[in-house]
Amino acid sequence: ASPNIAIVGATGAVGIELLRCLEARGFPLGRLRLLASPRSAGRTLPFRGEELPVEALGEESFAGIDIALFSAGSGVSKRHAAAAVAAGAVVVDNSSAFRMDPDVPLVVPEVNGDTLASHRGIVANPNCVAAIATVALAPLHRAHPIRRLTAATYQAASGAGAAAMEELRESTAAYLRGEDYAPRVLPHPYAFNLFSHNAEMDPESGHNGEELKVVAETRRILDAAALPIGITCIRVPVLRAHAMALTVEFDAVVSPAEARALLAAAPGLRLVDDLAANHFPMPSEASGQDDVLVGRVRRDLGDPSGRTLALFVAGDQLLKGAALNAVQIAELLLRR
Ligand code: A2P
Ligand code: 11C
Repeated sequence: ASPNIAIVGATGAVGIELLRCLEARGFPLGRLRLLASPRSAGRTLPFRGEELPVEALGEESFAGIDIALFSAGSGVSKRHAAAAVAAGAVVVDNSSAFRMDPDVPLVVPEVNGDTLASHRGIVANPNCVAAIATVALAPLHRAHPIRRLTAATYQAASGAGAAAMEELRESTAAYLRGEDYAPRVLPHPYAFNLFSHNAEMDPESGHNGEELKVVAETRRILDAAALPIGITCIRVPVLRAHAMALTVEFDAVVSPAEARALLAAAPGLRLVDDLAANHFPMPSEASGQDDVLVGRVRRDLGDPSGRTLALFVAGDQLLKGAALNAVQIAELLLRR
């Protein structure tokens, strides 16, 4: 029989994309249960030509559910994932609640889908930067182990949720009208601006929580526990695709041509690397795409040894960075 699925956080930016991914991929479905906060109870959301009711998440929400896709923040996951597992569901959790738990596999299907088998009821869906970066890094790392990584990110509003996307639209419109706009969701003016990622700062390391998550999760997904990673995460006024500049040092000289060939042949990636046309990965072209875009593959001039390459990557934060990866995990669960 087809599985019964629940979406926790169905009304959120990622929740809506989960519905779209299930629909677009023809996911085999028994029942589909949409859950959110009590604020949304009584709303409906469109799915396969019908309007499905949204229910308030509660104690009884998971009876008969086979797979529960959680995307309502780590507080909700910590409070409710155990109940879903106890009711017999496998939880695919998009929050950071369990990502570093050794009993919970952290899965990007193209990269480490084999680790899914070790789950004990919960599978973690990675941070969006970690998911998008590892899709591009894994094919290179498999051919030539990565010795060091430096990343600078350009992160979209969607990573901070639907309300932040709305703030970007509203504050941009206000700016163009010449009006003041007091930020409500993000800590700084967003229109025609960019700022250090809004995650909480760790004073000891001088890094914010987003940067620390990306470092820890990238190491875990690539199975490279000691990989040195330097990172700066920046919020930019883009709606839904993250971009990143990656500087990748290998243990041997790797030519840009070889790297391009590895990237072009890898699943989940599209090479966009047209020097003549100055056409490289852009958030506008990554938005709404399942594939992560990768290009600007070149020798890093900062390392005369030839062992370091520079790349530019863009991926849809709501798709490969969240909903699509979760649905791909669910598809792998069904195949097993
Ligand atoms: P709601 O729309 O009812 O607030 P986003 O990341 O776009 O901000 O979305 C967050 C999602 O998590 C929304 O679907 C939101 O529902 C849901 N959510 C937030 N708090 C809770 C909660 N306490 N219980 C269940 N769902 C929640
Ligand atoms: C952002 N990546 O763009 C963050 C949001 O680890 O799931 C998601 C944080 C996470 O702000």
